[in-house]
Amino acid sequence: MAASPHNDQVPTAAIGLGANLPSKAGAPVQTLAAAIERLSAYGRLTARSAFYRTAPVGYTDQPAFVNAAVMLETELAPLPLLDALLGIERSFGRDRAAGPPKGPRTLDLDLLLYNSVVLDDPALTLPHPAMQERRFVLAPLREVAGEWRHPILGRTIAELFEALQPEEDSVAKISE
Ligand code: PH2
Ligand code: MG
Ligand code: MG
Repeated sequence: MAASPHNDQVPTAAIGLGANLPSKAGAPVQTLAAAIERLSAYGRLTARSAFYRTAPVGYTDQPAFVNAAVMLETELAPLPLLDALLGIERSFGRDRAAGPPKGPRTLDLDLLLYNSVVLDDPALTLPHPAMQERRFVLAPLREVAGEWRHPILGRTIAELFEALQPEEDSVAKISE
């Protein structure tokens, strides 16, 4: 049987994007737009959220972030996909050795969900272990995957978002 370009079996990944330092592409909004373009080389982008300006979480003495989320249908398995994400981060100047953990970065691409895969590998934990605590992750993600059920918590992304206290981190939509 001939391979179909729109095969229902193609896995879907949810990817969170973040940036709060300028890169070769420009300001964080431009970096995220350019990174999304680069992601399209690895599969089919089926949805993209709005861009959000978000207060920094974890390490608060740094500029506000721009965050977004996309859905990517891809034939890449989780670990090769993670390698692709890290390669895109590096090409926009991400230097993991520089600066404090959770500190400022030119680009962060996080693999949040991959079908209903649960994985505990030294290189990659799926689902992303802290996603349910972060409004800057769930606000964009619920736009593109609101009905997607977290494979461990058993609740949808929309339900996880609604369970968070609004004051814990501030998120504001900046562009569609
Ligand atoms: N990423 C972090 C740490 N803190 N805060 C916001 N608002 N957005 C982020 O993407 C973010 C953060 C580490 O990955
Ligand atoms: Mg990351
Ligand atoms: Mg991150």
